[in-house]
Amino acid sequence: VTQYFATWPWQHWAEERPSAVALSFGAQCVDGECIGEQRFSWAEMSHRVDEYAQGLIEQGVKRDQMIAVVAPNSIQVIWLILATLRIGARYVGLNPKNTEIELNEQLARLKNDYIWYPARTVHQFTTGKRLHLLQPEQPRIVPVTWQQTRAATLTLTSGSTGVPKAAVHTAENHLASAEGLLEVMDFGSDDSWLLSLPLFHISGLAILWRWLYRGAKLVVTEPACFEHSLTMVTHASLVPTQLQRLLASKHGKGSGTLVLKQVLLGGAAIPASLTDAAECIGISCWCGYGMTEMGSTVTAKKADASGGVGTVLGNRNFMIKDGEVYVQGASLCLGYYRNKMIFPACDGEWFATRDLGEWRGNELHILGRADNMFISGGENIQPEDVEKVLMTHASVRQAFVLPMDDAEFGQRPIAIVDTDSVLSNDVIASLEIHMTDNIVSFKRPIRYLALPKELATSGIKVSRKQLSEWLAQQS
Ligand code: 4YB
Repeated sequence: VTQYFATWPWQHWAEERPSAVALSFGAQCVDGECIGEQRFSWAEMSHRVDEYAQGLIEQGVKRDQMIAVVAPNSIQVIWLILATLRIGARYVGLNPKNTEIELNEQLARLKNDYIWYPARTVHQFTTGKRLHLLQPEQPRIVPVTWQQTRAATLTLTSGSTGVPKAAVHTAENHLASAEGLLEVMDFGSDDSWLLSLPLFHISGLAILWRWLYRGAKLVVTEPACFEHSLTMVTHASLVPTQLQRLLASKHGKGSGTLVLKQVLLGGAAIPASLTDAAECIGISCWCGYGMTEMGSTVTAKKADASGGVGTVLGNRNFMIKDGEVYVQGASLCLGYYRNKMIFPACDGEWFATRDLGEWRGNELHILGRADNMFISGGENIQPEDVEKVLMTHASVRQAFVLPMDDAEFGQRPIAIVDTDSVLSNDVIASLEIHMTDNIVSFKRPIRYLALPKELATSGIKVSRKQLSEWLAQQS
């Protein structure tokens, strides 16, 4: 077992490189200009984390207790996470875009001891005592030592059906994940990673741990400043739709201002046409495949012409059995948290991802999720198969294929698409021609609907469960 740090990672860097910039935050875009950036060195950060940690202790927080945070990314959330770790407590982030009812259901299941949310929050939360970020008058030493095997974070993962599960990771799990990725992706201590994904999702948390592992710079900006902030960092993690939006924006049109060197993509199928377009303006793309339970990325590769997701990273292992992907390794979570206990995430040695995979051309290819498959007139349809073809149409940004009940066929495929322009009859006709040219008839969608805005932006991924609930309401 690797001992990654002898003390808290930020204290380690505060001793090693006290005045190096650790954090940049507060930058805002006003009339195209970026103003108000503030910075913390590792020494300042380490001091500040100790203060907030003591503030938490003064409010009653004890080791192993759980602090829920319901907020979009901000510098406050960073302080809360680090201060929570510092006192040996546990962090769980919840998506603030969920409804009050959903959030209260999630909190009731988590049985969190404390809760933090921004002052402007309108929701009323029913579980956990409210916390504040406070700096004590008299700083004292926080009496908790660094233990990398302590349960540190919980991350909710919805899967495609049912109630979200809370995957518990230790610092060791997260650092093992960071180490394996940074063996292949070049991220030096002078580089900066944009906090480009939410801290209530594993993709955002993984950014934090890569930053701590390397002692590099983390950049936190307002969501409104997102595209501009991509011009101020060397690294970012993006879901494919974010990269697509960047390429369509003025920054992506070769304005020459990007310093962005490398982008790590993941979370969903990554079209090669997208990475091609990004490489054309000098952004080097990495395609990753991962999941919450493994502390994010499991396989990755430098983008190329194929749609595969590369080979396994250090500290993980994978195998394919009966067409499904199984994974294991030091980044695998301790288990799922339920009723104040931690239950193993797998039956045996291997975690069953429920993803269908294939080893082809010396790399892993993800074919879709086992539970998305449906049968139409006796034929199997893997929705991701059809989606891939839809996405090769020039005006399609995102596509989802779902089954709709049908008296004759049992179920038939329906497409829900996000297109550049409104989904007019002309666009639909062009999509139909595209599908006739490129896919066997039983897989062709029999109807095209426009992706509703509220579903496109509620999280980092469009939820198939929400889509199918929405679809059921359409006549
Ligand atoms: C995929 C997939 C792929 C996941 N092709 N299906 O740090 C990172 O790894 C990162 C960087 C940028 C953007 C996202 C990430 C992530 O963490 C993604 C991790 C994630 O999505 N976790 S999840 O628990 O929410 O969903 C996992 C599932 O997502 C997998 O089991 C797959 O079904 C799917 N998925 N990467 C096709 N490249």
